[in-house]
Amino acid sequence: MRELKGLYSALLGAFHEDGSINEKGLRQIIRHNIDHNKMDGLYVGGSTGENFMLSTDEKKRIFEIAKDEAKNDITLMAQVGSINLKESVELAKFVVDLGYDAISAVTPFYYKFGFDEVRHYYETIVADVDTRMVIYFIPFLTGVNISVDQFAKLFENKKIVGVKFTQGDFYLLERMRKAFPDKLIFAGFDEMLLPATVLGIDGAIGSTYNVNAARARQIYELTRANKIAEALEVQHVTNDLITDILDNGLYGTIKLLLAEQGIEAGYCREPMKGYTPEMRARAKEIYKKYF
Ligand code: HMN
Repeated sequence: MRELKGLYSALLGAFHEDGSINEKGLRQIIRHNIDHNKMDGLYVGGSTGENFMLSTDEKKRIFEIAKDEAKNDITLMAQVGSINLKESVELAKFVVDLGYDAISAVTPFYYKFGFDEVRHYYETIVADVDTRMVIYFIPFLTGVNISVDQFAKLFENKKIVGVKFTQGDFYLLERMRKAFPDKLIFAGFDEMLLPATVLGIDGAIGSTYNVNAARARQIYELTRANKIAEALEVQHVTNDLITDILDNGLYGTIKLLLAEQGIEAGYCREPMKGYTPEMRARAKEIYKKYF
């Protein structure tokens, strides 16, 4: 079984202006993450992949393209979560058949699901597949909070091996690390990679790693080697970059930065907004400033 620890890019979606999948661009982004960024893994079908705006067939196609392009060059984790539980089950089977190394699922969102429903959701997704599940915990977007005691209940299922922790609560992260030394914890906020690494994460999954992989690797490795002051310098530059990216529109700006490197990362999917001339110009300035 392949090691899941390490740094993952959350794979961007590449779309044509009409919203259809840009396969050529998607393949270029995947190769860039493998050959240039030297990532340990790719997280396919997450928020960064604009997954929640796609049809089941489109999700499947992206999972297929990613596997076909990456082969076994990199660890592949597929985000299959959806509030259509039947779709999640179908996607989990689909990616396991494709040979993905692990699955992940966002907590069910929109309705205020209780913990028993959340638990049932994860149990159902993993029931008929032989794979490892990483819970995707992102309360600021889903409104779903899970306590340490509730995580303990979810982790009773041995197929549930970890959590992608997209939360700025370092007290909770420390409690999780102490309570679950054998579970995998992946940091989800790129701007907090250094403190999360100090607390003993097993890896990180992020959108900005598509363009900022070298700095992320430095932060991760320097922190693990206890060179905190040096790591902090790199985190400062990284956070200046992330602040500029967020100000200009997160996924669109990352795509425009990739375009500066000759990668056809394309457009975002509606209802995300298209590119204005100002946004394109600002992305060029950001590129010059940081790369
Ligand atoms: C995914 O699901 O695609 C990512 O793993 C999500 C990841 O945690 C990113 N979160 C969101 O985009 C909401 C971060 O990389 C985030 O974009 C970055 O830290 C900037 O805030």
